[in-house]
Amino acid sequence: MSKRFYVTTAIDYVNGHPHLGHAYEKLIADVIVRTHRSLGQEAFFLTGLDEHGQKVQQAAIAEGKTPQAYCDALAASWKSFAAKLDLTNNDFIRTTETRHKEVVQGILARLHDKGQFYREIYRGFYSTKEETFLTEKDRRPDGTFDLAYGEVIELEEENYYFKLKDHKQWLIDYLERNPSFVSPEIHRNWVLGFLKNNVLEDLCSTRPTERLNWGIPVPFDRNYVTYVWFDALVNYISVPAAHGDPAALGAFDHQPSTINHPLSLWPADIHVIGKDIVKFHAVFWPIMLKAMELPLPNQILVHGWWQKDGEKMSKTTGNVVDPVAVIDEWGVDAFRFYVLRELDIGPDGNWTDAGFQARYSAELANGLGNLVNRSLSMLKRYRNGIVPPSSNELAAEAEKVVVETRALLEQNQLQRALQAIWSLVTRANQYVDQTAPFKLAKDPAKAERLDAVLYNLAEVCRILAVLLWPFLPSTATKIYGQLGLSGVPDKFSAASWGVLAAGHSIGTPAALFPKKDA
Ligand code: ME8
Repeated sequence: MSKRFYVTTAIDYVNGHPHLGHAYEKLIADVIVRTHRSLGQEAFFLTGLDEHGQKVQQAAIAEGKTPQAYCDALAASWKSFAAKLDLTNNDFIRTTETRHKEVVQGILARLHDKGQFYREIYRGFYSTKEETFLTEKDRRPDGTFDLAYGEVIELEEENYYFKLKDHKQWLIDYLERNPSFVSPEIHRNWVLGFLKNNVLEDLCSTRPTERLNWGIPVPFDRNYVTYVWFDALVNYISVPAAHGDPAALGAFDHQPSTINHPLSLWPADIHVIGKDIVKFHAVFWPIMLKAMELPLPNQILVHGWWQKDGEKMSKTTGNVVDPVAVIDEWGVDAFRFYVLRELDIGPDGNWTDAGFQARYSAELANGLGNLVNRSLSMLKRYRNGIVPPSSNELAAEAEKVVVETRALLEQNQLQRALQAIWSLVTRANQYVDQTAPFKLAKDPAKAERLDAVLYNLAEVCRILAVLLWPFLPSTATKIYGQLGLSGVPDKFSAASWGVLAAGHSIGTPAALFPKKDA
């Protein structure tokens, strides 16, 4: 059983509908996973929903539903959203599923037996919105708390604490020895700064049922439910455990019922997450894993946050981007292209409708779409759609882009990979303008030259389909179809020059990205 390349996303709170930020993160993961599959590696992609905790309980109450009924209704729309984005996830976890709850309880029991929890009374401030305890140092100079914490109440409560404190130096050393553990560097530096400049408090890992009952019961004390982050993070191993992964199963005592085809998944290769939850993934999670005696994930890949029109997205002010509406109007590949081309993984980004439309028009319709359409239409018109003898005029340039794209994809440099691919689109469009096949077609003495030009263009279109597949899967497949090739361009190895054979009959050209009226 060989280990699969295992990629996860954050699991989204189910207290609303998916927005641009959720979509962006899932697309980063999808492109990375598709790339690995295209390069011949078996990969497993996990996404899902975080369904417990106070936020969800309150949202359910506000709608007059039980939390479970509320989650069930929303989960259906989140799952169809994953399909709408054309995600190739292998599983979709909901933290209310039995397979997850059993693992969380098994791990809590094991850690409790190992003396990793202690009970203590806490007196102080609590943010219900963030489900977190606050201290004096969280107060602003005027004594109030940041509005992001919502209503802050004073509380006295006994809970179970998970020991974090003692592991601080170990984690600093680990981060220093493994510079790509948290990537990109700006987010790694934040984690190191956080660890070096703060006291690492132990983690309050339970909530009394009298205050919150929408959570996983703590196996060693039924007066408590599990703190939502202790529950949510475990999804990354509860799913492997459910698929029979031996490493994940080693973390707790309960064995699930027989599994016919066990998978080897843990440790995760990449956890893709947003910048606001770095502390949970790069501080709490590694220490939890260490206590469980499990290996750490290979990398935590942190993306920035989207704004719209320079302002924070907010449902209350209506300043939001609805991915479903954009996809319905422009197509899923246009959406996938824009978010990954516009925003590199790491910094924050800004969505504007004008920016979206400008890229659609320049890069998709007039760039890629125009290249494929005119290349194949000319081949149809001048050679009846029959591929002429092969020619290598653009071979070296195409191969250079293939090598460059592959190297960038292997480093998860998705934005730069798209730039590299577009350098070939631009070069090939230039080639049409320079060689002017429409003029060559008028002169029978230039027939051989026209053959060569048409071959080069068709072959570039084919290679582009292969390079684009992780990003724009349905466009890539359409290009293949228009070239008269069956199947899906999902094998990177097909990106070598000279695969189109003389005499092959292409399909019917059609616009890939219809022009829209301004
Ligand atoms: O944090 N731009 O769930 P969530 C980019 N359940 N990304 C954004 C964003 C924006 N404007 N807004 C949110 C949670 N995100 C937890 C995760 S994981 C074990 C538990 C990202 O629904 C955010 O950074 O609030 C996070 O990675 C993901 O969307 C889910 O956020």
